[in-house]
Amino acid sequence: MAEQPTIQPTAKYRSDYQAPEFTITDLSLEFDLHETATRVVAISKVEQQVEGATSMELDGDALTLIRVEINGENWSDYTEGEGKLTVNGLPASFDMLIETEINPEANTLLEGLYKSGGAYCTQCEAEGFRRITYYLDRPDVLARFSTKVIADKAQYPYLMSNGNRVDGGELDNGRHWVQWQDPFPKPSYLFALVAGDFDVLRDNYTTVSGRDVALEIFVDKGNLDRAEYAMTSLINSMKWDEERFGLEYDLDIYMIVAVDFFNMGAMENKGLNVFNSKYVLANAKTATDTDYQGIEAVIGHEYFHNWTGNRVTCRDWFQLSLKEGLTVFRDQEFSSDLGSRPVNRINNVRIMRGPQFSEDRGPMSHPIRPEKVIEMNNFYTLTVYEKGSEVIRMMHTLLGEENFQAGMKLYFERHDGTAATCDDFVQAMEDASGISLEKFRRWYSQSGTPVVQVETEYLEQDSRYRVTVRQHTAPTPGQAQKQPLHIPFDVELYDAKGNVIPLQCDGKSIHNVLDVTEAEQEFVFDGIDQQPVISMLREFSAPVILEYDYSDAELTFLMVHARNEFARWDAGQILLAKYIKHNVARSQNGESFELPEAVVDAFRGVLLDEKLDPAFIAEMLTLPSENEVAGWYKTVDVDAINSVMGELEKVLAVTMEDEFSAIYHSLMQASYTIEHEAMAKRSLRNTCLAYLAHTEQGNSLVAKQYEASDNMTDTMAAMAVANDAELACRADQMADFSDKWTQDGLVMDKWFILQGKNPAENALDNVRETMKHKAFDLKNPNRTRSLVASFCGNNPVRFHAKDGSGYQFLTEILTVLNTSNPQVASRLIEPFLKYRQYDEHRQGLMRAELEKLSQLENLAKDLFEKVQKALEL
Ligand code: B3K
Ligand code: ZN
Repeated sequence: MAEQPTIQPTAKYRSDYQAPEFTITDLSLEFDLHETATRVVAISKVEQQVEGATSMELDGDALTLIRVEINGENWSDYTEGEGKLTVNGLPASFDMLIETEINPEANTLLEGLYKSGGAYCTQCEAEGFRRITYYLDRPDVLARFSTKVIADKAQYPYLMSNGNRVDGGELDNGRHWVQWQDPFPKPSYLFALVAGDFDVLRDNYTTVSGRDVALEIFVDKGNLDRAEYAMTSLINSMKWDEERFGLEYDLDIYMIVAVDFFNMGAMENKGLNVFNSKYVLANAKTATDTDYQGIEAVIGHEYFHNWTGNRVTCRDWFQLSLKEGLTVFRDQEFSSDLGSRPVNRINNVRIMRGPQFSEDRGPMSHPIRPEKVIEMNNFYTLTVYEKGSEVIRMMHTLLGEENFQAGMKLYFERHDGTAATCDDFVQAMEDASGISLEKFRRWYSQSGTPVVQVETEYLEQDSRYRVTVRQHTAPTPGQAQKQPLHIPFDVELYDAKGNVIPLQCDGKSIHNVLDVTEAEQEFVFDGIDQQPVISMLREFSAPVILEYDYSDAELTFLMVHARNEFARWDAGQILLAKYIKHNVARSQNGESFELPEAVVDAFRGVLLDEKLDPAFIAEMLTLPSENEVAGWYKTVDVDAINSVMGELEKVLAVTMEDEFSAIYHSLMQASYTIEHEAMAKRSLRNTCLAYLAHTEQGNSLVAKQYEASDNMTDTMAAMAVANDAELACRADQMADFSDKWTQDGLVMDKWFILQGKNPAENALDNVRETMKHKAFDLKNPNRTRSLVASFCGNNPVRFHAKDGSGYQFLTEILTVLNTSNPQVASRLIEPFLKYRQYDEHRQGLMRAELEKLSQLENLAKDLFEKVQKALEL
């Protein structure tokens, strides 16, 4: 394929940044849409930025060039090749016309202009605009776009692009056109075009200053009854951003289009978001509570980008976290302000401690602001997004809400309408608050997860308590030396009754967030007249691994007495981790599983505590995933971990069966609503069900719930536990569900996920068989991720089968996707990158697969970068 590199891909470095020699101030686009031959005419107003520059290098990929004109004259002084069009002999200021032809129907990469079902849509971030026309496809070139879209009227009654609709009309041959104008200068990655036939949900919003905004959500015909929650979430987002951040929407219209073929979650194109239908479509019958929460978060996230990303964009792609880390922070705060803050925090922290820490340990480990990139799409990572958000959160912790908001205000005053850097952001925070962030900046350049080791000593005679904190970050690929970081370390001390002991040093009271900035530091608190219990890293105040030798008694104490819920949950997690590790070691020595009664009792106490939010209780009782547990080991023993986690679940289930059962029945609800309280109850009820599945009543209870359920949350909860616990009712449920939903790919994804996670010995055969299912399509990223990624990423025992069959399967899939959709391939390869964490036999097998992949003809840049890093580490 033309778009695959034939020569070794080269890397770009952050330190090589150079401002462009020319810029484009205005761009007028005209699209004449045809399935296999769409014509694009792009007229740019170009201004020289560096005196004497006469050649302009434009980016392009998979384009057929038709003509070039400069100031209305045919221009032949150009060369075309290797993804560039170099136009020579240019004046200082000119109009440039470029006409290209593209083939949307053949575009399986889903980048640039492509067809999703019957509709045309685009995805341009990071570098997809160059697949539409030759352009300065870089985020620091900001132009005012005006876009004319022409297409067949019957097939494509809706023609959309960025900004406001300014004109439209009819043409011959049943075609029509619409003209769009976006008054805000933007980089090409924020361009969007959609053409199709949809059902539209309309509403409107009046901003705080009185601007009327039309809100439109476009969905496939017949799906109108699934768009309401997205609309509610959009309105909530607009309101929240005004109230919490003082930020208002700036166009007359906000459009969201849901498409079925999409490489990621959604895209924040100015005024015209394109969404994976997974993050728009929901009703009680088709979506789970978790789906609803995902919709709220992603609708919020894309909306919040309008200021953090669009109004102020990134100077270059190394600065991606400038918009992503900040916008994730904003969407997390949005979800926390509207829903349960502790539950949101717990779930975000699970992502950090599981997959993000794992990324930090692997060959792709990079700082939140990477230094070297081969394929930009490979850097839309948990590190840039989630750790990026943690870095913003740490600044928020250090500065406080008021100073942080002052920093935001200054950031917008300085950079609105421009392309900025991460340094610009930190500078604004520093200047607005007067708080030094000098050492703090290292979080942007240092990769890996710091380990914070703590020792404490109670000095009874002088009523002091000494806390010694040491930090250390292990070397990561390309970064052997690490520096100490500025870690906001949130601590609290409790007396034996659970009262908070105020912190003071030398008689002066001090803030509970300690500034840890050195490799080793000592904090001595005075006025402590009894041995305290310490709670540390409260709220996960920094993305680090805490090491401290807690006793069981201290942990069970904190599970009850810690003042904030997050700290109580965390104490529970540490306690579980102790006994998981203990039993993995026992299992490896052929010894049986054991768990002290006091540990079970601590969890029983939580389960029975009526004062607690049921959603929080559910989190307390949710065990860490096998993947997270795997991350605690240098060499992972998948079988031992799997068996210990199974035993742990069973022991808790059997010893607390009566309590689980009583609570399960008491939480029955008469009807389904998506209020927080109702969701919370379902969450705890279904957690109880997951445990009860491992008791004698399991099969009948789960079968009954499936049959009685009138909503997808309870249906899926029953199916998931039937799958996990391999209950007899599983087969009937799976067959029934597939009969019912075969026509609906999005709903079938839930079923595909279960097939992928199926613990049965013949799971891989089932997965292969499932690929023949009518609803499956390897070309659809959602389907592929549901089945293949869940098998390879979330079914460790079967994927890591000793005969290597799981590995061969992944290579087969990657080989196909390498040509059809390398971005999806590049996400799926992740389990291979961790091969060094397994025993020698498995390491050898996985390495052999990576080597096979490295030999592929036309290996896409996306896979090349990861395979190369994995092999060279
Ligand atoms: N900015 C997009 C992600 C683009 C990914 C390109 N491979 C969605 C988001 O983060 O909001
Ligand atoms: Zn984003």
